Amino acid sequence: MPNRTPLTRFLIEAERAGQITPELRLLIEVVARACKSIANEVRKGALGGVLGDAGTGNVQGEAQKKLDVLSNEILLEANAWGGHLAGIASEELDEPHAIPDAYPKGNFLLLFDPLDGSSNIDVNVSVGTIFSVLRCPDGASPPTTRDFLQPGRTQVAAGYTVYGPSTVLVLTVGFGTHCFTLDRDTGSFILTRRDIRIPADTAEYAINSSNARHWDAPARRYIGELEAGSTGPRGRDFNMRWVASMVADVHRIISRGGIFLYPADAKCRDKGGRLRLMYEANPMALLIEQAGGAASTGSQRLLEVQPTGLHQRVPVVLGSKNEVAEYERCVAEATARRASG
Ligand code: AFP
Repeated sequence: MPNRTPLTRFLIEAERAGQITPELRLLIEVVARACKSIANEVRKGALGGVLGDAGTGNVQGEAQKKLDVLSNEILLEANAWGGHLAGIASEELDEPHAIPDAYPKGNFLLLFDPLDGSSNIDVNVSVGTIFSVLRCPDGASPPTTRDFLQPGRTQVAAGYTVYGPSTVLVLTVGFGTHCFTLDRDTGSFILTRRDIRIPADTAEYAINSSNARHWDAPARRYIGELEAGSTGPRGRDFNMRWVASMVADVHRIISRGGIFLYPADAKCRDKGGRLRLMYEANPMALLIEQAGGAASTGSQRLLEVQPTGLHQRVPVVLGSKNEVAEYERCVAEATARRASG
């Protein structure tokens, strides 16, 4: 058997190195186990009676898919009794979820999008779970919404599981970004890439181009230059990918580089953007930065954004650091032009 490092061993070694506490190790293992359960449900597809709408809506005003609701329930149940959490926040819940009185409380806050990309479920395109871990402020029992509103740089762990041709968990505890592939024969996540490094340059970008007419000047300029390719100022050709599952698009970037953009535009500006800060942008930003990439709102490092609401949305540009810098340059020059009148 080749040298295979299961997630459990990786986490025990991280604990021995002083990178995580036993409580955080337990938390990550519980979340990983819940993701395996979600993967099993996703894989059933039409045969599992889990496709289609649940007939309910969430705080985002979006119709919930049956798998949205089921994934949320799996994560809530798995994390209720372990004693490692003080509270939970979910894309699918208006307010923070308190750990039931019957169970001991821990020192961490867990936030998640239980099933990201759910509009892709019924057409068999990759979806995923995104999670973020924060420390619970001392004495916050039960934690209130305000206790969750910490900038992304304070995360102690972040990760996602993408349910694709293979089930892959990508994790950081602040010491690099690492990739684990589910071995269905043993039920273990096996380390398949340690210390991932995202190339600083890329020829691949991801954006929903159907929104082009709503974009602000910086996005129009930046994307226009990529579309012009070798005939334009960039002097080389680019390729475009858009899965419309952030987890799938980010995993491609984690795997081979690229830039992902969901800028605020005329369509979503009043909401602050399209993607949620606390349980989409922040965990992805930490994973990307830990892999040597960059993550920005276009004018600010994403991990520095001070949250004002549990479900607030934010503009997101992340991936290969030299391309993120190019986009930020377009924003800065547009800002300077406006300032100079
Ligand atoms: P759903 O979970 O509603 O499918 O939204 C997915 C998502 O939050 C993110 O995963 C995608 O990158 C983005 O929305 C896709 O947005 P568009 O549907 O506007 O392309």
